[in-house]
Amino acid sequence: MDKNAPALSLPAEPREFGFLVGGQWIAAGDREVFERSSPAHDVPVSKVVKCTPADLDMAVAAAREAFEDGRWSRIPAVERANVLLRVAQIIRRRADEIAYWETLENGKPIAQARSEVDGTAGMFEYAAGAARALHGDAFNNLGDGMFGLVTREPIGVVGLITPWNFPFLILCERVPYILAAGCTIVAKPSEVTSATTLLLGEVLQEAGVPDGVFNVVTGSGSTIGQAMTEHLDIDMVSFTGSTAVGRSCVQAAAGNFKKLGLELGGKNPQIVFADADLEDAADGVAFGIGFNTGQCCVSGSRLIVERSVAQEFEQLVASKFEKIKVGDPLDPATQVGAITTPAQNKTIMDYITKGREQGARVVCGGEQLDFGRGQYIAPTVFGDVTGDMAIARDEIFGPVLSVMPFDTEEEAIAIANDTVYGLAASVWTKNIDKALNVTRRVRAGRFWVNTTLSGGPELPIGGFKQSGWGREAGVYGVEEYTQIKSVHIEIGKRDPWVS
Ligand code: TXE
Repeated sequence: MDKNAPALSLPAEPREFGFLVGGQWIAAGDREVFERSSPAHDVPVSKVVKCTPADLDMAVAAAREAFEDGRWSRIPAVERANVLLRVAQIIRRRADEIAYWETLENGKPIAQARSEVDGTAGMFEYAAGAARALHGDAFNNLGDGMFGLVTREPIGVVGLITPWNFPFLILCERVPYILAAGCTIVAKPSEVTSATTLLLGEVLQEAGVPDGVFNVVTGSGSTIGQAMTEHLDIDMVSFTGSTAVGRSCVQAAAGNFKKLGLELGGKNPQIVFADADLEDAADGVAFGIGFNTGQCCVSGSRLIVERSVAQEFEQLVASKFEKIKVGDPLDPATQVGAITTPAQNKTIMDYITKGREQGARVVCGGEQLDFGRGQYIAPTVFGDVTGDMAIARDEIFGPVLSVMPFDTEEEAIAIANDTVYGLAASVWTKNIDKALNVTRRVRAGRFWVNTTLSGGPELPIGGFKQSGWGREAGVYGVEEYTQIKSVHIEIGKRDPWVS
């Protein structure tokens, strides 16, 4: 996106969205409506329906019917693939519009939103190939009388609960793979960022996804989300959000023992050795925590740096932070936008206060930025952080970096592993032995060596420890939404049990 393009304008009035069940768009009618204001401008931008549990039942019934009659689950994979390829084309065509709504509701910079939307087209293309490549196994080694097959079948109706930090990207790290597997979906976006999930509903319809295969119900997590995880006719729920709600999903799923995919919180280490390219590493560390205002489950929020370069490196990161362009996310030159919700803004500011109170030193940032409207926080670096401080232990989900020095490689690994989470980690060094050793011993589901936050449709996503269960994306992401059946086939006459 051209950095010099003029800033986009706000909608004259909030756009009203319906919700999608069985191919029909349903308007609010006498249901309550949730009005969302842009967190960067404090202006109402959208209205979505507060669906009821009865609406959810209707959507699940539509998804069930669509699954059972085979209109999607039993057609040849090549036909599913062709539809997914059309989705990619339509996303590219509508990318500006999708990015605009993503920015309005989430507060992220428009250039970033646009690049995320572009990336999602590739996810549909990759999943189209994966749909055709999906296969089972055969056992030709069971003797003359027996042949064995292992087949993969779609798991069924999937409930998809997504958060507000990457409303469209996280959705599209799941939907293409779930559809590739042959499942049907009931999606529930975060109540504050529902627009782009509803737009995806339009895109899928236009691409030829049959009615009932992709349904969207909007509404609150405590009613619709909770009812979804408890629902007895949903076969699997993919939940992305806080570890606390993830825990409640585990309890709620017990009713029908539905399968759960969980992508939860993180407190991700960035380990920097003295032999790293420090300029590169500082840029990466700043990006790792500044990007998306640190509101990423994979944000690198703990800087674990070799003591001999700790002070110099801390300053390098701070100087990068001071150059970041924070501001109106509708301006194409903006790099860091608004904090997405008032609750999240308060959480981050409370952690900054706690950091100060517990004795950490503010190297830069540490305060709210006033642009006359919206909520913004200056990217912040804390030095002198010890492992027992809240800012070292808790997921803050904001642009706040905690710096902790180490003396030996062993110590770096121990600090990195001193967390209940295990979502992601980065290591910066020019020494291949150190890079490999750290990569093997730090317990995290995603690892970056001399880079951070990179990714694409090929490599899977998911966490160790309390960061979650299962994997999304890649072929693993398709397999996750299948279940395995073993088939034993007798060849010739049976050896009789009763003679
Ligand atoms: O998340 P919630 P919140 C973390 C981050 C953040 C904290 C709180 O630390 O500060 O969570 O954010 C739906 N049953 N992450 O409160 O509540 C909800 O409607 C089923 C990390 O916004 O977990 C939304 O669609 N669903 C994370 C989704 O869950 C429920 C991304 C996430 O909301 C529900 C977001 C319930 N009982 C926050 N209650 C990541 N891993 O990227 C809510 N929901």
